[in-house]
Amino acid sequence: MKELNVAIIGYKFMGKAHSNAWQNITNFFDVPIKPVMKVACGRNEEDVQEFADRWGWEEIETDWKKVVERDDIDIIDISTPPALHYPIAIAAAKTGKHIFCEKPISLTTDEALKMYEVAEEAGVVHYLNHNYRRCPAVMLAKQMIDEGKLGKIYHWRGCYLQSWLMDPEFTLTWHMKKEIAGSGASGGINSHSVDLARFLVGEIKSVSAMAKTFIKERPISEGTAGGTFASGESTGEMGKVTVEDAISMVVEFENGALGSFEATTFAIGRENYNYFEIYGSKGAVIFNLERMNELQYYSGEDGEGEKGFRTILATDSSHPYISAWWPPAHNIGYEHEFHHAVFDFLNAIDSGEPIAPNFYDGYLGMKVLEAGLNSAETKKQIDIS
Ligand code: SOE
Repeated sequence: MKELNVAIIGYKFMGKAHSNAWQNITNFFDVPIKPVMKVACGRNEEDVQEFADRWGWEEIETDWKKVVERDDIDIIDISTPPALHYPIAIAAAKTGKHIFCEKPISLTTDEALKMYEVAEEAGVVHYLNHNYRRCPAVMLAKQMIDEGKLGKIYHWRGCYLQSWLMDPEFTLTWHMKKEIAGSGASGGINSHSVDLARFLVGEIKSVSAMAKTFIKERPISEGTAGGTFASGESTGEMGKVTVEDAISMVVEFENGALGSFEATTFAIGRENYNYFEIYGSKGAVIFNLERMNELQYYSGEDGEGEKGFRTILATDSSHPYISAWWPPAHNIGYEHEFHHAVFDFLNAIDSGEPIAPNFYDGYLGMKVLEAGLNSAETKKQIDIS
């Protein structure tokens, strides 16, 4: 079987989720290309060596520029905070490497467009890992909408609610620094909701939004300590939060549907509540990531007296990806979405066909996210050309 060498840059939460997929994909999926876990790259040599040993990366590197220059590397997996996505992706594309990039795509819309242009010019496969598209229940919703089961879509109601930043003692990690994260709840989690809305309902043409930073100063932590959902050790100094903790948006889609989005890390009781409802002329679907194997479906065509939301367990072999895993109702988890993305990514490289979402999707998503932040700042509705 053809083999391609992978190098991963970044080794925290996403580095772990991606490594698990690279390592196990051939155990569950018949892939046209076997990924070889060649290099793991990160700034802290001791930590990245421990990561490489645990996950089976053959070598380590502490300078990402050296990794993207190697001619024995075929795929670059970008699992760093957003500020490094642009420089790494541009360098990787220019050296002809396929790119598997974490969301949000970049710090700005301009960076996202440039990443798309350079990757296209280089003829490499570029994938933006909005992993939730590849929940089988979400793919089922897409299939039902495309088959017309919901009819004309009138409403998207989505929210992504977390609560991990509610503690004022949670230190000022990179997620709250605009120069590293680009934005807060907008890029961190609303980017997922916008990607799902674009995937399931269509393009967005105007945005009105309000944003809020509830805690404006936090304890500064040592160096790179702390991470997603993990506070660092306070140095006793305080630092300014330069991104939003929450954003709410109202949008109009190009197809005339209306949409509402709420994204916050201050929703007590919600840990990773990525949720949406879609209402059409003939039916509706509801998805809740915290019950990720299920899709609720209402059909207006059910018999009189028999109408109601039913729960579909999207774990039959007829549902996308499931046949690679277990028999019906044995359920799959958060980590399996990454296997689905790696499977489709390797097939895209083999077939030469694009994979969605790619960097152009990232550019279109960034336009919506930037419009939201712009609207929140100017208190005006922003039309997206
Ligand atoms: C933090 O909000 C986070 O880890 C996001 O960065 C991920 O994209 C999301 O899937 C889970 O929460």
